[in-house]
Amino acid sequence: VPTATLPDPAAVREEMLKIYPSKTLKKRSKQMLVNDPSAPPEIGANTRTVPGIITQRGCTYAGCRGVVIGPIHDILHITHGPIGCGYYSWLTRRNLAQQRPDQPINFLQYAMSTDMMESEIIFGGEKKLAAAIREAYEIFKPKAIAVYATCPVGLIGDDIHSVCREAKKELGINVFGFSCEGYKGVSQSAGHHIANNGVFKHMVGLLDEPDPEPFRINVLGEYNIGGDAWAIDTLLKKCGIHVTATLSGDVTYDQICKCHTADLNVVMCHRSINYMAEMMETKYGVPWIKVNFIGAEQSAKSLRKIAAYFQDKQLTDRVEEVIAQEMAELRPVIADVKTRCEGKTAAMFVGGSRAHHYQHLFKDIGMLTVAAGYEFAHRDDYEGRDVLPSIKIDADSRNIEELEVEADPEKFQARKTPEQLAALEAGGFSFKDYEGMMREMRKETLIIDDISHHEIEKLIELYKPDIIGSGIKDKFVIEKFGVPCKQLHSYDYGGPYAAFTGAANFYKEVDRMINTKVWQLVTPSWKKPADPAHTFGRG
Ligand code: ICE
Repeated sequence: VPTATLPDPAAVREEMLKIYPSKTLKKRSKQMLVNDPSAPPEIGANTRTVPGIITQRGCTYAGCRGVVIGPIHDILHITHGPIGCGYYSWLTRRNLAQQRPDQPINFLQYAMSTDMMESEIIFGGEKKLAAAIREAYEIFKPKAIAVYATCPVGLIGDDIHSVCREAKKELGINVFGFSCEGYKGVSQSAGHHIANNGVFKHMVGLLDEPDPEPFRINVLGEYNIGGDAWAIDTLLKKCGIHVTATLSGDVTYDQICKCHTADLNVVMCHRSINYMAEMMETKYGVPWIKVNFIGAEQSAKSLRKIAAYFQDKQLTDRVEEVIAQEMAELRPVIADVKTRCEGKTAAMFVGGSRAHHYQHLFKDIGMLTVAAGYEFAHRDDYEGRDVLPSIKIDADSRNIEELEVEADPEKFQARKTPEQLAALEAGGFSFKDYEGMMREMRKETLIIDDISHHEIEKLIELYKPDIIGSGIKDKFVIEKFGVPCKQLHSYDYGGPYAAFTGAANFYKEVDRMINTKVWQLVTPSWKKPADPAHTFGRG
C-alpha cells in the first residue's frame, strides 16, 4: 500500500478533536493516538464514555450473560429484570450451537426472563425469581440454571444469590447467580470479569474425568460466532489435538466442569477470559498461551506453538503436514483475491480483540489497516501484557469482587517438569506472551479507543478507507457514506472466518464487498450541497 497517499494521522486527530468542549477534548485526547510499534504510547482505555457521545459499547450484563456464559447451551439462562434486557439479548450474537447425537439438548433458542413489573420493583422481585427458577426447572429439567441480575435488580437490592442457594437445595441441581447489573462497569468488559469468576467458582473443577485423548487443550475466549469454533476444532482434530472445552462456544455444562483436566489452555480473546486462564493456572496448574486463529499466517503460527508446547515429534510433523495441505488450498484463493484487493485500506473499530486479530486477515490479501481501535479493551490489549503492573486503577475492578484463588492441594498438578520447562525455554518458547494491538501494527496508524460517530464520519472523509470493520450501530451510517462495512461482531450473515478454511471465506467476502459497483451510486454527504433543513452536523 502506498502509504505516502495517506493523510497525516496527527492532523486527522486534530480535526476530529477540534469540535469538542475542553473537558471532553482532554479526555478524548488520551484515547486517540498515533501508533509507534516499538514503544506503544500510553492510551486512555477502559474509562467511562463521555455522556452524549454515541458509543458502540454494550453493558456489563451483555458481557456476562451474552458473551461469556450464554453460549453454554445445555443449561438455562434466566435474566432477572424487566423484559427488555432478556429480549434484546435473545439470539443476537450468533454464538452457534448444534444439536448432535452426543449433545441432544440445546436451549440456546430460548430467552428466559422474570419479566419484572412495577410491583416487583416496589416490593422486591425475589419471590418472582424463585418461582421462575422452579417453573423453568419443571419444564426443562436442566443440569444447571444461571441467573443474571439487570440494573433494576441491583438498584432495589434483590439478593439473587440467596434465591439461587435456596433453589439449589430445593431442586438438587446447580443454580448460581451473577451480579452483572449493566451499570457495574464502564462497558461489557466488567461483565466478562464477573462471568469468569462465576464460571470458575460454580462450574470448573466439578467433574474429575479427563478425556482419554492425548494432547488435550481448552480453547479459551472463542465463542463460535458464525461457526469459528467449529473451524478451529476441525483444524485441531486434523492435527491430532483434542479440545476438552471451548469457553464458551458450542459447549456443554459437563465440558466446562471438567476443563481443569486439560493439559493446556490456549487463549483466543485475551480480553474476555484472561481472568479464567490465570485462575485455572493458579488452582489446577494448567498453563496458558496466547494464540490467534484469525488469518492464515497466524493460524499456522498458533498450531506450531501448540505443537512446540507438547514437544512431540509426531505431533510436530503432523502439524507441518496439515499447514502445508491447508496452505496449498488457500494460496490460489489468496493470489486471486489479491489481484483485486491488494493496496486497499481498512479501518476497524471492534470490541476487545477483533480489531487486533482481523488485521492479519487483511494483511494476507495485501490490504493495510490505516486506523483501528477497541470499544472496551484495557491498556494491556493495546500496549501489551507487560504494562499490567503500571495500570493502577482499573475502572471496572472497583465494583467487582475478586476471587481468592489458591492452588488446590488435591487437584493441582504441574503440567511440565522443571526439566521440560527448561527445554521449552531454551527453544524460545514463552508462556503468556501477549503483545497487544499496537506492537503488531504499522507506525503512524491512527488508534482510537471507544470511537464516536463524529470521529468515524471524519475518519471516512479524510482516510476514505475501502472497507470498515465495525458493528450494527454504525454499519448503515458508514454505508450511507459509500463505504462497505463488514460487521466483525456477528459477521453479518457469514462466517466462519477462523482457521484456514474460514480465512478463505473472509477473503472472498471482502473482495465481493469492496469491488461491487454499488458504492459508486452513493454520494457521501460532504459531496452534496448543505441541506438548510439540517441545523446540526454536516447536512
Ligand atoms: Fe472477545 Mo462483539 Fe468476543 Fe471480542 Fe468480546 Fe464482544 Fe464478540 Fe467482540 C467480542 S469476547 S461480542 S472476541 S465482548 S464480537 S472481546 S465486541 S471483539
